[in-house]
Amino acid sequence: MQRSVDALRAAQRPFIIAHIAPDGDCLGAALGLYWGLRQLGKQPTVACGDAVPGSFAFLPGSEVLVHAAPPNHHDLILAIDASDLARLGTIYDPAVFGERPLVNIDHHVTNQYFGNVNWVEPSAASTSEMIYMLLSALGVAFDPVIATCLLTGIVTDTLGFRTTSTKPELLEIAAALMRAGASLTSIIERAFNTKTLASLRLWGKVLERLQTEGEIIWSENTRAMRQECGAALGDASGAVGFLLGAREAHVSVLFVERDDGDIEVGIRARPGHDISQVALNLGGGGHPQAAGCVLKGDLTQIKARVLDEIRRSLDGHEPT
Ligand SMILES: [Mn+2]
Repeated sequence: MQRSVDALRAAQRPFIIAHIAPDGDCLGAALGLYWGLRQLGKQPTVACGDAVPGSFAFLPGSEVLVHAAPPNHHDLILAIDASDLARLGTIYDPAVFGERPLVNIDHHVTNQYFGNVNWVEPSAASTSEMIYMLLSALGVAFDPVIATCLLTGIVTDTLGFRTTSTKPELLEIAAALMRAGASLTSIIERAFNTKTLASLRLWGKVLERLQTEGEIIWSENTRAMRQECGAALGDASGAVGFLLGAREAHVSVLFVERDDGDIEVGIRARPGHDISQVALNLGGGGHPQAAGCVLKGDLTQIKARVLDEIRRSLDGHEPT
């Protein structure tokens, strides 16, 4: 963290990158950092390879996010909440990146340490709480805008303070952010309680197709299913965690056929299991209880391969 603080102190025009398929944590952390650095008189830019989902359009600064690789005048690049360079999507430009220091700030246990500075905290529940510590060290005063960004990241990555990563220290940071002016009620309303009807119909289809085998439960979200209900790709996000709510399930999987045909695989596991290695073996990454990967090819074959990998991981698992 100290090396990240030093790099930011020295930088004047930092370029901050949130990962592709952006979630509340990478957006909240990147935008919170953006506003904090502006307060310090710097001229940051914040970028993401994909569009901001409608559910996070309320985040202050989501409208200033750019979607292109960094131009030459930036003196520092920061990758936020990304476990590898592929997570930066089209923003990653080897020609530009090779020329500038890269700071990698993340909490995924599968992080590839691709930066010149790598601050990786697998015990952190969110990257947003790491940005809270970083901005505190830089002497930033937390205002309602910064606090809203960071608390959104914490609330979404902990699914509303429900994950095993939710520790007393995290609740203390959340309390400080509420005192600084963030509204927990409104963040929860906007992040969790504002689904579209098309999204609910898609959830219905996902639940209808669920399958189980032993302690594994899985379902899918295909292009055809989305077309039938007029839903968008991300409209069933959260469904993989919901599947794990089945009493019989220890591991859940959702196979999402993206609009470009690639298959996004989301995996969740109950505490006591660790599926981060499964995701890593499949070319992805994540946390012990929440991980994923993106695979190319036929959905049926991908299902067989992923389920096989999970079976093997469960076979080798000693219950804790
Ligand atoms: Mn995160």
